Amino acid sequence: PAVIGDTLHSFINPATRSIKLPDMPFNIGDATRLTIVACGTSFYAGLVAKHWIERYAGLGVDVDVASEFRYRCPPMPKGGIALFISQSGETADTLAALRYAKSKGQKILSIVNVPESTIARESDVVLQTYAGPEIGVASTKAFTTQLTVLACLAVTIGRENGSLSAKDEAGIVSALTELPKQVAEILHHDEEIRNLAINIADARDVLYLGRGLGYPIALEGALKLKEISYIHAEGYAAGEMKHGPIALIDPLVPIIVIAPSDDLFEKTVSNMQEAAARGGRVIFLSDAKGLETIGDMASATVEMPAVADFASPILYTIPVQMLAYHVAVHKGTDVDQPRNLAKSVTV
Ligand code: F1P
Repeated sequence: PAVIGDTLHSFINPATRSIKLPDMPFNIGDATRLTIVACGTSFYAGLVAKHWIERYAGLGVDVDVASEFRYRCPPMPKGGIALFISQSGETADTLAALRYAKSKGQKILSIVNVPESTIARESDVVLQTYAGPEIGVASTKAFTTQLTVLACLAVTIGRENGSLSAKDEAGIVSALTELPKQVAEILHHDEEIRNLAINIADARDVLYLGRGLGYPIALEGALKLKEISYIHAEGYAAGEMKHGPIALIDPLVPIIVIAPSDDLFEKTVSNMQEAAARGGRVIFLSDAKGLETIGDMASATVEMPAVADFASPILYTIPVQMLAYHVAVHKGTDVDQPRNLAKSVTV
């Protein structure tokens, strides 16, 4: 809650309750296209941003992992802005991608947690996350603060290009300012999430499903579990299940479903039912309204606070991070220093 609050405080003007990013040497509302490039967890933050910026600012967004982007040498649009997201600001692939985009005439934005980093120094505009030191290798509060900054960026682009009304901006700002309190509320579910974690700690494979803004959170939940507990996990867009992954489901496979009661809820529920019908052990994350709708269809549930659609990915990240944490602690793996991982991948 604290770092999300700190990050919001630096971008929201408390008097006007509007979002104010640092001055930029170009008008972001004039961007013809946005290209977002990042690695790992930061890439998933980019996927959330694509959804926000396309939906609320009407601007087309391409998102790619830096390790592919840099070798593909893609053409870059005239009048385009390229955004690089990196907790450390030193990730080699992301830096190489930045230099490529710059050589192709893109304006360079970055979101980093370390303002002295190389990526920050080589950017035209730096938006800082206020995650504080990330002690553990796996990104956690870096991710939620990246999302917080990206939410502010999406609103700013929408306002500047005329896609987002002042009323809609006010609604989003109030949803964002609720977040620290709501995150604190979820932390009170610690014991319940620990018990769920103990139940899945023996699994060989775990699936995460989500739709819309929940899809990147499914990917991130699976990555966090892999990184710190070494359990094989995959995140899928829930609607993709029937195109292959459903063959994996049996009673030994826990399926974590991210399902705020938004306009995609019913479709997510029908995917959950398909999984449950094949014996999958469904853990369903939703708000009171969503949980009432599904009755006892899931093996287990976590009740989330009701949240505005826009802010849901930030909130739903917390239980999936907690779940991974408790599985790792239960298995006795080193949560802060997982095997084979480095805090910043500089080669
Ligand atoms: C990217 C990243 C992290 C991951 C691990 C290795 O780092 O893939 O997402 O958790 O720490 O590096 P960064 O570019 O965001 O610093």
